[in-house]
Amino acid sequence: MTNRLYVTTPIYYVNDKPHIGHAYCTILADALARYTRLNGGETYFLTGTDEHGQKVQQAAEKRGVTPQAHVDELFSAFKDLWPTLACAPDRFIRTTEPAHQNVVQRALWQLHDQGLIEDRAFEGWYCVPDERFWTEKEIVAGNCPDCGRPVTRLQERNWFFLMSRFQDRLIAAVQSGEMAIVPANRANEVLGFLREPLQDLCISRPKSRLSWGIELPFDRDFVAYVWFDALLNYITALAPDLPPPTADDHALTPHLLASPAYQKWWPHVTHCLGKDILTTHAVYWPTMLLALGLPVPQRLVTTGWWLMDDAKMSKSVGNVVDPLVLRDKYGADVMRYFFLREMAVGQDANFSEEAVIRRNNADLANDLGNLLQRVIGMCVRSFSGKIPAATRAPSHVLADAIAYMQLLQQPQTTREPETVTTREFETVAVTAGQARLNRTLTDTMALTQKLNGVLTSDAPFKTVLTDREAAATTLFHVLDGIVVAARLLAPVIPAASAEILRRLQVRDGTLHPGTQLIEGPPLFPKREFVSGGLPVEELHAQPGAAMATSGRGLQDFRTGEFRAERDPSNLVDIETFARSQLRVGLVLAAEAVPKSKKLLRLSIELGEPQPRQILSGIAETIAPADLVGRQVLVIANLPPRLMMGLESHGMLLVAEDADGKRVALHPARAVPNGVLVK
Ligand code: ME8
Repeated sequence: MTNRLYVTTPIYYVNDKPHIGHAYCTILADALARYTRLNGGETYFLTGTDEHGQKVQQAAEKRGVTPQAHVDELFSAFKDLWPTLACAPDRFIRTTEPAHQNVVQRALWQLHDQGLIEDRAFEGWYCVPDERFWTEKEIVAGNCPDCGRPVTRLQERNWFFLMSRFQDRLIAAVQSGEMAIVPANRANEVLGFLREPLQDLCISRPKSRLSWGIELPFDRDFVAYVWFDALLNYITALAPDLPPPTADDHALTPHLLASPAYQKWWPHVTHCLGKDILTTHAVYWPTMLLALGLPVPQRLVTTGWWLMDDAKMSKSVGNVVDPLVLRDKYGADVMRYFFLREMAVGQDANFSEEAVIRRNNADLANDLGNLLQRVIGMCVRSFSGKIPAATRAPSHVLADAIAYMQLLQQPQTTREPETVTTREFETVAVTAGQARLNRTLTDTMALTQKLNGVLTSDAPFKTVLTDREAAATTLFHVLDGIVVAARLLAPVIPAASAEILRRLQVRDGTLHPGTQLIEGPPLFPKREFVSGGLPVEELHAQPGAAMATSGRGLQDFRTGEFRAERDPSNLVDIETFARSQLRVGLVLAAEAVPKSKKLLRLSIELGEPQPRQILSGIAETIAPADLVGRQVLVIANLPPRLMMGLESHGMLLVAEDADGKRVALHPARAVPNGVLVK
């Protein structure tokens, strides 16, 4: 099979500056492209800006400039950001480009010719900020069901795309996987949506209400609906020389099918998008393509949201984090690693600077950076700074690490050798190919943890005194393992990876014994926690021997990760622990919090005069019915906290299963409500 990837991001509205939600999606797409190239594939990466529509018109009005002046000024805030985050799109598209206008006008004209667009008088509830109509049934107490703001009654003539005709064809495409939607629960969400009859789609806006858009070629009183316009960007990029439509030549499809770029890339398209724009991508877009006689997209990768204190980070709430600030403070590599390691694609994740620092210190500074420092340091002390040669059979622990390193690099899922475990192992090529990059990174970092374990158990800094060849063998293979890790991490931390390969003087992809190693400062300096009284993390401050002898804590037998609870700086004395009051309580009631996908509101009997209200971010994985009537564990002496306007008086204790899904904890048999857990 051809290993090609045409990867796209949503095109971002230029109504404001970029935030980390945008940065995340672009970094994800960039990393997917880089992993494909790492595995020998070819890629084309598209991003850009969505410059028409009401939001942009309103943003321009607010600034007192024309929409054109506004977009010309603001699009570069996006375009110029990406290279500084090590994102390398092949094409940056703007929907105000003439090439794109040609595509949109041709698509409209063709569908009109085919009788798939017709005009109708229409009346409905309209949400101005969201630019969309809602039905009577959909609105909630006079408000938009999506953003909660008031809707207005509007009557107008408009052009409709006969989307409903493609419902069955679309269901078949989703069910058969012709259009894959990942993760799978999002495919189910789309199929659920398609259980109701599909409506036709209003694809025009009268110029009297909105003039900033692409004119309908067959009715000058209208511009195209911004989503109809925006979605077509994904094929504009593949039809570079399309002439403007004329009376004699105004269809899109024949030109597109004849375009070499379209032929080459379209069958391999992956759209990355946030879950808030799933319907537009999984329903509007494929039906538009089907109507044009074109194949549906191959794959939609739907991401979750970055949350701050369990609320979506968004411009309207004003809790956004500026990607530039983050980049300036931590650098592009740390930011990319954090985003891709911390968020399981499809699920929400909480953003905090503490979490960035924790990842930086534990994974990058410690497991990777410190490993490199230690091993180069040992070579400097004992082998004149040269790469030693491996002449001996590896120790058992080293052999295990070597087997793991070979496994990681296999092109396909493969059975693990007995030395590791006996389950099927998904290699980097497989997990990255499936866009499960947090898994790719966990598996790759497990290699660095194994290599640290090898240094601890083989102790070459000691054996070098009695058996130089044994020490040389260990050091060579650990260096070789670092090369593998650097290569496999290159799509995520390109700068650090290149620096590692430079320091190890890798040529033609391999190490050359006898070559002089290059020393340098730590690749990822450790960071101090910003606030909240968290201690400065000095887990393994001493490179070399101190770390090897102090032990790195417990190794998690499932993941191979070292856990830090044995580390002296992480110990908690019993008095401090006893101040956290963990209690058993009975769940009397549980219900979803309106407008929140994550939160459940629980009423818990804790042996107090009144039941407690506790909010918990478990709604996506635990059903209310699974909790009501059962005893659970809670922390009972946390200060009250406001979430979605509701007070939470404690926290439910949960564990996470192998997929990161939350699981409640229950006592093995009933105990009185309110008893302390000790
Ligand atoms: O929707 N966490 O543009 P946009 C993660 N122009 N992702 C987030 C996020 C968050 N907190 N907030 C926003 C548009 N995003 C359209 C797209 S495509 C043909 C047209 C993501 O600038 C959001 O989910 O509002 C979406 O995928 C992307 O940023 C673009 O947002």
